[in-house]
This record gives sequence, structure tokens and C-alpha cells, in this order.
Amino acid sequence: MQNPLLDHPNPFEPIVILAKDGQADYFSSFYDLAECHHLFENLLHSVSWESDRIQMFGKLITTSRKVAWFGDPECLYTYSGVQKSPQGWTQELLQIKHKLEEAFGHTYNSCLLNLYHTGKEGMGWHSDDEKELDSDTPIASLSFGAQRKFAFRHKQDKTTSSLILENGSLLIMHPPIQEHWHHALLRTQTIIGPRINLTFRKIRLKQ
Ligand SMILES: O=C(O)CCC(=O)C(=O)O
Repeated sequence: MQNPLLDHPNPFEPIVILAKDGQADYFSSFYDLAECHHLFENLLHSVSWESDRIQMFGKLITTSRKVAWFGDPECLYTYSGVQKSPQGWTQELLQIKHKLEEAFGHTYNSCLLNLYHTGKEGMGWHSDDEKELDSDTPIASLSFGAQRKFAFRHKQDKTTSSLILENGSLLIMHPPIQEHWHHALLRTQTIIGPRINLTFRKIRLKQ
């Protein structure tokens, strides 16, 4: 497995992950430690978290990982056969959304939040390629709390690349990455605390 983070000197410059079929940019400190602490506590306590339901080996499984779907009112999102209606934006989520939009020039209308209580909770190999997502808009993934290992695996040649997602970091997944790569949040037996992940997305709305 390659490790693109080795020997990278500057945390404010993005580290480019993947050499073909799409690019991901990693910013280690999009938020500083004080902001991370505030946002983690705010999201943990203000969000209405619920278990996720995913298809595994043909069965619908209820996860111990918790999720929450936020967005503009018309942003419905279906995955694993379950349709989600958005919770209304909180002030904190809107501030994060605006910071991303100002920094990168893309607009977002929705955000999926994941809460992993321990390292034993993760997310299996998948790509964010549901038909309602605007495939021209990069997915912006923010991490708060315990650092975790995240990996990409090429759909055809099965090569992998992994990185550690740190507290306050941002990973931008540019098109056409979802067409060619799966990604996963790897589980670990190491005892670590909770982590909250936010993926800002753009749902394509009917005209
Ligand atoms: O928690 C993470 O970093 C991964 C989340 C993810 O893959 C997703 O929401 O599609």
C-alpha cells in the first residue's frame, strides 16, 4: 500500500492522493484544534443521530455507527434502498458549508454525517455514485475527533492507497474518482475515541 503522507512538509498545502482516474486533495488542518473541539461537541449533542441501514450479503443490517442527513428541504437521498429526508441546516453546519464554498468555489446543498463511537465501527468499500448526486461536484469530507485510516481501492486493478484522516482535516474527492475507486473507513481493534465525519454533497434537483 502506498503512503502519500510520508515526508510531506507543509500541512497547509494539499497532499494529492491517487495518481490516476481521479484525484483527492488532503488538507491536514482545515480547522484548528479549538474549532475542532467546539464543532465536535456541538455536532455530537445538537444532531439527531440515528442508526444506519445497509445492505450486506443480501440482508438489511442496522449499524451501530450513527448517521444524520442534512440539506435543503428538497434534497432527498436514497441508498441501500432507504430514502432519507433532510434535517434542516444548523447554524454550525451552514458556517462549515460556507467556508468550503468560499474556499473552493463549489456549492453544496446537502451533507451526510457519520458518528463512529469507537475504532470498531467503520464503513465498508463503496463509492458515492448514487444517481441523485451531481457527479461534477467534488465531495468534501471533514473529520472531527479521533484520527482514522481511510483507504481507496481501484475498481479494476485493485491497487490501494491509504491515509490517516486527522482531527480538523479535509479530504476533497474530485470527479471522476467515484467512477473508478471504492473507498472505506477501516476498522481497528486499537482503543480510540469517537469521530464525526461530514461529507458535503450536491444533490441534482429536477428543474
Ligand atoms: O467516515 C469517513 O471518512 C467515510 C465516510 C464515507 O465514506 C461516506 O460517507 O461515504
